[in-house]
Amino acid sequence: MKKTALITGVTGQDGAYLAELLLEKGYEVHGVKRRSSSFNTGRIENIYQDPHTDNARFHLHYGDLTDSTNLIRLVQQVQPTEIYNLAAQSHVAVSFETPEYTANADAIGTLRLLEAIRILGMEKTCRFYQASTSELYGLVQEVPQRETTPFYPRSPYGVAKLYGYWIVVNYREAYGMHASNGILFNHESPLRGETFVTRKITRAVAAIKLGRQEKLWLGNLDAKRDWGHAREYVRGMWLMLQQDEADDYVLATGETTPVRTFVEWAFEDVGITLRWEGEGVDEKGYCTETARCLVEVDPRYFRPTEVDLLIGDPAKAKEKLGWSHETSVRDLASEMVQADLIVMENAPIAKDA
Ligand code: NDP
Ligand code: GDR
Repeated sequence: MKKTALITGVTGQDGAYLAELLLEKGYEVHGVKRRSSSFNTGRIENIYQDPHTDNARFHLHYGDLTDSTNLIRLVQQVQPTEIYNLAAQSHVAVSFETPEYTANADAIGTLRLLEAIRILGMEKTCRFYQASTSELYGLVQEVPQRETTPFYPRSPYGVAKLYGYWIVVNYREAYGMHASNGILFNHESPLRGETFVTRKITRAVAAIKLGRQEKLWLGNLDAKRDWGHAREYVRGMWLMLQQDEADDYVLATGETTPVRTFVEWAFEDVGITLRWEGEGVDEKGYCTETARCLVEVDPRYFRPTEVDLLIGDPAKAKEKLGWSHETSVRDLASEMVQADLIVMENAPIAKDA
């Protein structure tokens, strides 16, 4: 049977990797992109197909998770066999600034898509993947965190995603839909959004190395995250929808790393050793041997409530899906630094542009 996927959030990090994977697998892929005043399709340029060519299998549609009529029309038009709901206001810190919008897009947006499937009578023909998150765990209740760990979200984003998680479980139980939650721990890549901490670090390190930036301002350096590679995590999403029964799965590496260590590694990759204490270093500045202070803490990046520690247990995904991560967080950091050095070397310097 022909497989047709509809991906919301196709212009994001995960959407780009997932679209590429599904095209490789022979799917017809439809992506939902938002209207923007400038191009927002940079991450999918490599897989773009001219709609005028015969046999194009990758199609883009305008849409928004806050617009029910748009979503119903798209689902009706595309008749997907699989929907991957990756679209979201995905930045935790920003969700404190825009809590209502975050709830609208991330919580009610999920409901809108599920209702579109139900209104169109596609409960038995269309499988559904929900981008749930380790942010559901929030305040530490148990480590490592697994599918049975109680949730205690710590941000408007986490709370909105909590609604998304449970409405998916409810539609699965109430209407027999094949709807699954992937509870994904942080996953990064050279395509990661520039304001998430790993990419912010690797971009700054590349810019500092090339003499284009003085220093890097960060928030909480003591938070610990379980970081994996996004390319591997989208394969896990696909595997969830290939199972006979829908279910919820944690995808994680099982290792955790402080933000501070990721910073050290990134600088190490361009030959700079940072030191966090000693002569010339105060409680705010983190300097090199020559006391050139390259990293400084700015409390503006602290969150009103923080998630201190995330470490996931991917045992269920390994046993039931045969999924496990491959790239270590150390290698991930290096890959991102190398990619940003190339991007930075080729980018015009603002004052020359
Ligand atoms: P990104 O922020 O890179 O991508 C989010 C995507 O959603 C973008 O395509 C964005 O469009 C789109 N989008 C945002 N708001 C809307 C809206 N109202 N209507 C339609 N589209 C919208 O996120 P990731 O790729 O990193 O994450 C994918 C999903 O997985 C998200 O739901 C995120 O919350 C979740 N998640 C991510 C994890 C991670 O570590 N990356 C971990 C766990 C869950 P545009 O490009 O125009 O901004
Ligand atoms: P997170 O990712 O909140 O875990 O959400 P992010 O990279 O934003 O933060 C990770 C940790 O780093 C600390 N931090 C900073 N974060 C940012 N963005 N900028 C800084 O300057 C900075 N300094 C320190 C944060 O306080 C935090 O502890 C990501 C998103 O992809 C979500 O969509 C997803 O659900 C979760 O991962 C799992």
